[in-house]
Amino acid sequence: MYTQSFSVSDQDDAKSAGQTASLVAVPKQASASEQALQAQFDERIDADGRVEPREWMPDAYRKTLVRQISQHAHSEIVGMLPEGNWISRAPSLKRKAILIAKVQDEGGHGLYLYSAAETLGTSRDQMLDALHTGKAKYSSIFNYPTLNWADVGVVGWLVDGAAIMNQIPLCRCSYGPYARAMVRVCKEESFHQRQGYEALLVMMQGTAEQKAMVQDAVNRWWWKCLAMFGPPDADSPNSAQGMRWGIKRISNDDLRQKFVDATVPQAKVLGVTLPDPDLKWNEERQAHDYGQIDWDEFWATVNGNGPCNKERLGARVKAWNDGAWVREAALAHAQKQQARQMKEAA
Ligand code: FAQ
Repeated sequence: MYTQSFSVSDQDDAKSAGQTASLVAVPKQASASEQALQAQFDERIDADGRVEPREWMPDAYRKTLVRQISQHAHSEIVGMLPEGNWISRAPSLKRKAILIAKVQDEGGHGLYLYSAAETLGTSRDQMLDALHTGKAKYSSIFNYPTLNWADVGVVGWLVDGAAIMNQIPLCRCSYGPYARAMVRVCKEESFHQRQGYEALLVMMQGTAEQKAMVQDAVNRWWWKCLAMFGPPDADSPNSAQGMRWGIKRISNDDLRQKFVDATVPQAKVLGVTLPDPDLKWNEERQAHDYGQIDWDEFWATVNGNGPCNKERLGARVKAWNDGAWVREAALAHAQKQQARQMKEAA
């Protein structure tokens, strides 16, 4: 009841909704063989097939995937920071063990995703350089502080809940390595969401002070989680093409709506109020209406001016610099081993 389902109905699929998979036009000067490859690719996408690393793909498709997958990978490893802060302050051994496992999972998600992006010909060093120099984006949500233990529960419930909602459709992404990585990621995110919700359920059976902490954390995170799904469809420059290519399957607004509809009953069971006076069931739409998201704040955060942007980027750059000797030692060891193997083989 309190997690997002692991299946997506075909009705939500852009293609089943009647859109065609027609793609960016092939440049006029393309050779006959390029046009044939493009036609083959289009046919594969139209038939809802998978594209694999060594197969031909248009440059724009490759570029879009590198952009989205690397941003996703960056979000996972930056996302380790707000919760990682709480490992040493978890209220019990059980909560500490769960939190360590969760934060470690997020690091693993980063690894699968960097590996998936590398199959497109961009190196991990290039992607990390883009993150460290502020050229690459990562999810806006990780630029907000986790002020107390209730925030850790709310990040699990709402942030991971929003992440699963967005990521389940990506299990059917047209690019094979991304889709396969997402299957495992979603299973782990489901555990993350449940552990957060369960931690909050326990707090909500506690003292008045604990209950107030949960409500305060929900008040601070709710709107940021709604913004996480990205700009409204009308202002989303990448959505239409991403959906025609079968990379994105459900639009930003539709995912946001699904998240609201799934979360309202969960909030009721928990006993918290979602901080939106306009939130109400719309019988006609069979969905909840909700209030205005502050998009100015969202863009300010995406563009580097959120409350924790500098701290988050600083922590990643420091971890990279502090780890230089480990990378150098691992490389030297691998080179030594390779030289020994070659000597033995000679
Ligand atoms: N934050 O045209 P669209 C997690 C950018 S993982 C920052 O709609 P698109 C797990 C967007 O990149 C969370 N920037 O773009 C976890 C684009 O800029 P660009 C991450 C955002 O790609 C939990 C511009 O706005 N998940 O939470 C955001 O079609 C707990 C225009 O937007 C993923 O990355 C944002 N929220 O749709 C970890 C999932 N939204 O690139 C640790 C995969 C939009 O043109 C702890 N990604 N922008 O310069 C996606 O599904 C898509 O990329 C969207 C954006 C939906 C994020």
